[in-house]
Amino acid sequence: NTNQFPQPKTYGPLGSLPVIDKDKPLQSFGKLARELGPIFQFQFPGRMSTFVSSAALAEEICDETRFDKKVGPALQKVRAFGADGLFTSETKEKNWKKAHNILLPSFSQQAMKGYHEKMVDLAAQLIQKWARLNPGDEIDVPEDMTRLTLDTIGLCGFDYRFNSFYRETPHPFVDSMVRALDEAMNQTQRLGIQDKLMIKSKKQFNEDIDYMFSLVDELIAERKQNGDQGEDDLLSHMLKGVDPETGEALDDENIRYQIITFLIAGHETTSGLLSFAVYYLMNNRDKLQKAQHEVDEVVGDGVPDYKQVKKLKYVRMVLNESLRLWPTAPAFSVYAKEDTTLIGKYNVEKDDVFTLLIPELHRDPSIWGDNAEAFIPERFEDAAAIPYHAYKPFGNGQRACIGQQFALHEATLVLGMVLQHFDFIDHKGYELDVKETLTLKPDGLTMRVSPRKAAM
Ligand code: MNH
Repeated sequence: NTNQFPQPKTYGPLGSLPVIDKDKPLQSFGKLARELGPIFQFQFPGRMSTFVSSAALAEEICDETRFDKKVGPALQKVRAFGADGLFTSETKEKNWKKAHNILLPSFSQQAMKGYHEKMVDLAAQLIQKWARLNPGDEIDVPEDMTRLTLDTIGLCGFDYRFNSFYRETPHPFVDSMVRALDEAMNQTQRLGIQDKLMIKSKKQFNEDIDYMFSLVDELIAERKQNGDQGEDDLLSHMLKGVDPETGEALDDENIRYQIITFLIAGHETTSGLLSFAVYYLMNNRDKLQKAQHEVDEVVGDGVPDYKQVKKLKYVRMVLNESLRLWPTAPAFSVYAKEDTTLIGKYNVEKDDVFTLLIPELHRDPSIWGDNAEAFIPERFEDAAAIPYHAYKPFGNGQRACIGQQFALHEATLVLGMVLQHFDFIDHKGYELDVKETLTLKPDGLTMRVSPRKAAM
């Protein structure tokens, strides 16, 4: 089943690695998709990957009767610290379904009402920080958005304050997490022998993991010791929750992996989304004004309550459109459960793996037209009109993002409050440069702000 699809040039044991930018693999694969078509193969050293990127092919691989999430090489590396947490477990592992059942209610729309005030607490810290800047001061947008989203998941997740707005440099947990994620990604790209020689990075990797485990284990132990003080956060749900299917609760070790998973999954993706949204609004004054007008109408001068956030339809459309152009978790993989075919013409064998390139899917001209590159939030005016498999920023089916409502409620609240208080100034004529880690963000995006009204 090799050689069925187009493939770029190979270079002996390196496979096609020399044709990609190793700092921007995803964007390189996107370019290849535009050259080679909506399905192509890529030879990594020792393994072949198949990438798909059209809506027609996405619809096929999103059929859960025939395909299931693949925990591919990169996620295998992340398993060193995510283990059988929701994001890095196989669907077949016992703890996936169990944790899914126990945690689903904690991410329902209803649950968002409980997190709303905590989200406001951190959003207000961001607004106050920006309001106190001098007119010439520069904001590092992704940095401040990361402070915000990390602190939000910390507070809503387990009542812990990272206090990132009171620190010049990231909390040590963040250093460890970012370094460990970076090392996991690097390990995936190294050749076997090369990787064995990286003794120092390996040692650092193990130290970072030990540190993350110890911090999280302490939080769990502390909570258990103090007993139930009426906390209403993810940790309390994990400690109290029982799987209706099996009658079982999560064990402490698995709770550790879930917390680490939420910290990883819950902060880089949402901060990237907010950063891209700021970038696009800064470059589209008419859309910026339209969004500000909506916030003025819906919220006025006060702090948005839960219901008002739900009414910020245009702000939500801005976020949807930002996630269309730059889905911050830009790819996912599936394997075939049985032999099958794709769009009636490609043979697929059991266990064949396909990786969906979401930014390319989101530019499929058969769905999005010839102006797919243009930022037009109005595309989401009638969300029901968008074909279900043409827009996948949160993944698919039962393995889709459990944190979607959380991310969108938080991002709508924060962007709403930022728009309520500030105009954005592109003082450097920023040119978009998308940085890749496990997620995407606009690298080096800075701006100045000017206050719109007396800040809080
Ligand atoms: Mn999230 C899975 C995107 C925010 C927790 N998330 C996924 C997947 C995508 C995704 C895509 C599917 C990956 C795969 O199939 O391999 N997530 C996002 C984006 C944002 C986001 C674009 C923000 C914007 N995610 C969040 C937040 C949390 C979270 C916030 C937690 C608070 N996500 C998860 C978890 C999974 C996941 C947990 C794994 C779910 C499962 O497989 O059961």
